[in-house]
Amino acid sequence: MKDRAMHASSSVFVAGHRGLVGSAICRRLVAGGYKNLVLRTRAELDLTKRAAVWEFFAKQRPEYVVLAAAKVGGIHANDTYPADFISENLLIQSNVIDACFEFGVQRLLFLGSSCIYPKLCPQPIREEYLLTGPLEPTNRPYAIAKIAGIEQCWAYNRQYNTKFLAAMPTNLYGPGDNFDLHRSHVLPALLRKVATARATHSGHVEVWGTGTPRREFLYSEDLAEACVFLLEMAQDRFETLLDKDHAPLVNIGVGEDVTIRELAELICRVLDYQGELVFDSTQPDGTPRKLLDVSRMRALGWKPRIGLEEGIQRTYAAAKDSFVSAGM
Ligand code: GFB
Repeated sequence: MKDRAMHASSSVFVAGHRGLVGSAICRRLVAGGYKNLVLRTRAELDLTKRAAVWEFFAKQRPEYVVLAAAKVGGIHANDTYPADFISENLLIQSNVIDACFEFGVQRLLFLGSSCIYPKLCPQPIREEYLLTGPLEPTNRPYAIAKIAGIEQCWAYNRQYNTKFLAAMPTNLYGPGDNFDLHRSHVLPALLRKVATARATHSGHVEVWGTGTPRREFLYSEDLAEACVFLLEMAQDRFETLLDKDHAPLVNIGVGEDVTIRELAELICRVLDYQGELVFDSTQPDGTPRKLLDVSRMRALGWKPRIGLEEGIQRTYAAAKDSFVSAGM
């Protein structure tokens, strides 16, 4: 199979183009002059249905695929709907990855998450720590589905010389995030809670867990830039990421983390809210820390541009109208 870097007229299928990650990648591709994006909503193409995926690939023949479609959610959603998280993700991945092989896709970028690494990993987490210890129970079903996807990419690369790469971003946030308090991740949840407390003159905001876990946050537009960087990378450099003795895996993060308490305090400062933080330790903390080692991406020449405070300001600016229209 001839591999080449993506160019303006390449056909690119972004699976999950309405989500936080997929929508940011589409904006980035459009800004970069890409004219041949192939997009389907869930109503138009159900990725859990193999026959539909096959028919789509046979007709559209995309040259590049970004697999950003997934069942995702925060700690509560992962813990509450474990069957949905493993089953839906396994179906989507296995249909799309198999189709990428079957229909000769030039490059596949498969997106996962830093929760694939063991719960008590040495920090910062290097790519080779995959499968070196037990996983965090609250997201084990999701993590195992994503690990299966990485393994599938690796297996195809070894057996058929495909160019399938798995990108593992740290915790993400940005415009278009999910602000539903039962399903969302911590950053959009706290943004909404603090905005609501300020608007309703409440004197406190509830924060789940002890506030001591540490998390690393990457702005979605930075992740999108990293993904396009990988897809545009010259063939010989891209292939350095596909060494057959190691999982085809690259961490994407910022290289710094904060405690949940520090995150909550920062959000209060950005929104100019002076109330009290109340920690609900009956809620799970999840993994104590998951700071990615980002030296692989740094060595390739990519680093993020948006700091946490600026990213929070931008995310809030994009979301506040929806808070207002929801009566908050
Ligand atoms: O972002 P989050 O839901 O997911 O929670 P994980 C991170 C931390 O923030 C946990 C605390 O310690 C939560 O207890 N937290 C505090 C809150 N207040 C809140 C709140 O109001 N809402 C939420 N959601 N959390 C997910 C995984 O883990 O990370 C996924 O479950 C995925 O599989 C994702 O990997 C990136 O970082 O703990």
